[in-house]
Amino acid sequence: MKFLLKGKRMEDYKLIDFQILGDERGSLIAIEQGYDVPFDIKRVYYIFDTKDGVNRGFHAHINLKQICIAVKGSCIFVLDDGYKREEIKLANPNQGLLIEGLIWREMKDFSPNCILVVLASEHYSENDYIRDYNKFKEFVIEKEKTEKY
Ligand code: T46
Repeated sequence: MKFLLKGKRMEDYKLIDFQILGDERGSLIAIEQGYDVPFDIKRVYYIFDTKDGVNRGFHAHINLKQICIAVKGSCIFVLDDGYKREEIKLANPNQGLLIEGLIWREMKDFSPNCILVVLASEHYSENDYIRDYNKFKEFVIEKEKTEKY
């Protein structure tokens, strides 16, 4: 597992390379909890058939950890730690975007064939979502205060 990118805080988000176990028949990737995924996987969901020009996300999570993989096609993640924004293009089935921290995310530029698979650390709960950007900034400031002490 190779970490390529860092957020403002080390643990916020990282791009992970998965090993391709290919042979003459084609390619295979195995993702194993504990080795490639640093959390217990409680939920898997996937986003597909995204309509042209549609942007998704526009929220942060309080506790949820996720790994997002474009197993087919591509899309762009906009990641915001409350201070700066970074765009990461997911376009390879052997790369996963691990998001662990308090990060506002938006997804855009989905290719028509994009299938985005997400491995998640928790069951679905609307209570874990921060869907208001100003509230997100308040959470960031609060988190920083508690991290200082
Ligand atoms: C995230 C990004 C990357 C469920 O009922 N169960 C689920 O597990 C999920 C993920 C969603 N839903 C419902 C809630 C909404 O009525 O499906 C609908 C679409 O969900 P949402 O608008 O939250 O989808 P996105 O694409 O904006 O965000 C999703 C995830 O929700 C989110 O956790 O980080 O993908």
